Amino acid sequence: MILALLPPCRGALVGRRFSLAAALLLAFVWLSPASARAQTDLPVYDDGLAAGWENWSWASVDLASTAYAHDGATSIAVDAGAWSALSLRHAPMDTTGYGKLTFWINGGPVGGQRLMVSATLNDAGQPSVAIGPLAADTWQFVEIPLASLSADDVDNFTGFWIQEGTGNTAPTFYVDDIVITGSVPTIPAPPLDGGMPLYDDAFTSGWQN
Ligand SMILES: [Ca+2]
Repeated sequence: MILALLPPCRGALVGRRFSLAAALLLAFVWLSPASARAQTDLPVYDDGLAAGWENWSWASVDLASTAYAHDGATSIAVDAGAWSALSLRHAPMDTTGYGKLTFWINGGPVGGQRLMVSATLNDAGQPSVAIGPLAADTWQFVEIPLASLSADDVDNFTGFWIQEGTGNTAPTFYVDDIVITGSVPTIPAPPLDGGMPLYDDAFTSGWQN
């Protein structure tokens, strides 16, 4: 008797609301893993070390050199003897959601430096990536995927070093604008079912450039 008093469309409406809620929940679940993994860029150095970073270098470094600056007023000047390094250290951190170690580097008046970049996990150096020879008086952008440094998706990343890589004293080089970038989450494209194709290998009928 009560059912008979309900509007005839009530059952259909409730069903539609349930379907919409279920779809929203599914979309949330579908998007959440990628969204949760994304991180904003983590600054390491611009005109000084960012919070949480310490200078653990065993090369001679000036963290506020005004001789060269890619941005702002200062960069890090590095006078590296054989195999010595600019080393920047952070308390053990999780790199899930981070993508690359990026920085700008300048070979200074002389140039020619060949260097090796290594991440550290629990302060232990990992296999290195070679960079250089650096160009004199030229800022170059370097970006190295954390995966190439054996430091992606680890929970014990403790920083990195940029090391003289030939066994000889290197001319002074300069490093600025060091950032560990947040990775861009990979979200698959929605299916085209029901959509209107504009272009695949050529414009579809009715569309013009
Ligand atoms: Ca700077």
